Amino acid sequence: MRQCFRNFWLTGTVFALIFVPLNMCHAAFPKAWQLGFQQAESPVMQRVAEFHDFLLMVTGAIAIVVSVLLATVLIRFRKKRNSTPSKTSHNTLLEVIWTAIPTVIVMAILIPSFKLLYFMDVVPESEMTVKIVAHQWYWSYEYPDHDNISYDSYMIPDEEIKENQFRLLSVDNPMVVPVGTTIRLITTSTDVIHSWAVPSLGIKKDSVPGRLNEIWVRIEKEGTYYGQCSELCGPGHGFMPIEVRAVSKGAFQTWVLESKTKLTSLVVPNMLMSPNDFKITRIENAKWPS
Ligand SMILES: [Cu+2]
Repeated sequence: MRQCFRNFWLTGTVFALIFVPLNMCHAAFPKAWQLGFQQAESPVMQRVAEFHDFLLMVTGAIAIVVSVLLATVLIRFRKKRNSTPSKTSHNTLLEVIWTAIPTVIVMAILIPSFKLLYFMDVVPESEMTVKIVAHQWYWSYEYPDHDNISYDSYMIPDEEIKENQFRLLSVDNPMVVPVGTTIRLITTSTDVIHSWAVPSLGIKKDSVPGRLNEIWVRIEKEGTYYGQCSELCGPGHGFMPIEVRAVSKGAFQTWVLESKTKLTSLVVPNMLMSPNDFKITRIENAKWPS
């Protein structure tokens, strides 16, 4: 048994040594061959990552304990070594233990899980609101606390991608927010269900027509955070990325003042999207079963 415990802690340490450094070097966009989450950049995502690591340890420990038990049974009680098997059919203590231990494990997972759910769900006192409206296939951002600035956000087409932009992730007009500010995000849709999702901020919220969903975010580090629509919403689903630009409070105020005058030109979309713009394989003259 002592050996078993030593194996468990050894494996846990190896897991931590391999996975923790990999988890630390992620930026706010997906990378080729990425393993694990992107770097957590919001209080919600930090807790999600911590909970994930905790669950990984729990499930890892369970897998190891079960494997060791199975191997012990297979080796020690094989027919060759144990030709007359025991006829024992009940053992009260053992039955209590194998009922109690899983219950304790489930409770140990359930309590932090509910805590995290409520932490994500209840919007703390927020300093400003941004309204996110989904369309087939682009996003609109509205700032009701900042003179109702509103504009559309379209993906940069492949042929217009510049050096520091990312294909299928960069947009013409990103959502701009100040750092160190608790922001209430409300989202809805004008057509079908979309989902506003930015992995590094721990957000994935459905944008549902006729309904207003609410989430919150607080970003401490200036930077650009990328995401994508995460609900299948039609042929342009993969072409409505999300770009969040977190800037200093001063830069945000300047952006607000400038946008008030400039937005008329900004809102003109640089890309008109219709299903015909995408390479879609259509089934012509298909006969559907009645
Ligand atoms: Cu969508």
